[in-house]
Amino acid sequence: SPAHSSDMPSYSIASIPADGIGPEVIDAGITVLKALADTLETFRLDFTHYDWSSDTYKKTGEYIPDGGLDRLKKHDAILFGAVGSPDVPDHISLWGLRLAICQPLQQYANVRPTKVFRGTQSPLRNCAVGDLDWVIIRENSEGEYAGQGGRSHQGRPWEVSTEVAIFSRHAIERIMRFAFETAQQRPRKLLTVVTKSNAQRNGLVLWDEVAKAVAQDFPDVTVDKMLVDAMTTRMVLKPESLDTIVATNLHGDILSDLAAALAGSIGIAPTSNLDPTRQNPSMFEPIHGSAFDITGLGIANPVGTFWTVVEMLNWLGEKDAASKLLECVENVCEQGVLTRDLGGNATTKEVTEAVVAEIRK
Ligand code: GGG
Repeated sequence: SPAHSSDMPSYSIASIPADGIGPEVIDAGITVLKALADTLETFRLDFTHYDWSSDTYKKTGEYIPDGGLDRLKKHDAILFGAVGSPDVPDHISLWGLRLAICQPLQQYANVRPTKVFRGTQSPLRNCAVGDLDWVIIRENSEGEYAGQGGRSHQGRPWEVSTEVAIFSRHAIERIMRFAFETAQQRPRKLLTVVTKSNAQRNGLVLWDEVAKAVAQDFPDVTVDKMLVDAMTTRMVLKPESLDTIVATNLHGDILSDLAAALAGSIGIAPTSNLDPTRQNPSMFEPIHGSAFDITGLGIANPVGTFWTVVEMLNWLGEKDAASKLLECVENVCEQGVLTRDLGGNATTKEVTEAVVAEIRK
């Protein structure tokens, strides 16, 4: 039987639940992954837990201990919860943990799919299932997150600060190729390139130029260009006109939060931080943050993490398992087992148990 087959693939997963509702949703994600592996008997999973969080930072002064990144590199994938704590400034926690993993591990492609699940409702008028089905590709290594800048004359009335956005031809080209390849694999073969090149007249003009050059290699992909401000209105007014979207680090971050909310809730959407060269493990996380207002109440929506593990399984090559899990999650939504953010009253545990029951059917 496959259960005893020695050539059954086995994946080593690093789990970093981190802050707020992170541990609750990661626990739910691991529960459904284990149920899926037990039921299908086509792959094995082995989890190593890393207790890196804002609590650890408060005790030890660091998020990632010495040698931590080298330990992470030994895994096939990283499953991450959320970072952010009321008693650590956000720029310390973001740079101390999430960016401290994504940037050195060269996870330069941040992929954020969004769609309206069966059984859920978009807040947009007349937006049915199928009308909103997007993949946002966010450049994940530089731009406004390059960490360049500084402050002088701190605290004085004449204080100045700079936040320098870096756009390199190399990084734009590799994210653009990734975005075109993603668009090419989707039925509509449509890529919307988002910039603000009317105002950001250096880096984002380079972005437009590189997009145009890369487009030559993908004649089957239809390309359109949008300024980010106009893009927000198009997302709200004509969701069915969009499919694959590529944007800078900051624009992609903002547009993907909007996208998740337009699909029903920030609680459902996943994020993959990919190293497309596969030299380093990629990291998968729900798009939402640590949500301290609901931490410990047992009401966090685990669907974002379930879709996250679907994306992780796809990346690992377990396509059948991934589509089965996504189907089970959507069935559970259709049965009306929904957390409060989606208009229901189910708890995290109830949604998780319903998905496990669906997997075992
Ligand atoms: N699971 C996603 C998460 O923890 N996000 C925290 C956050 O503040 N992210 C900001 C960003 O991605 O730029």
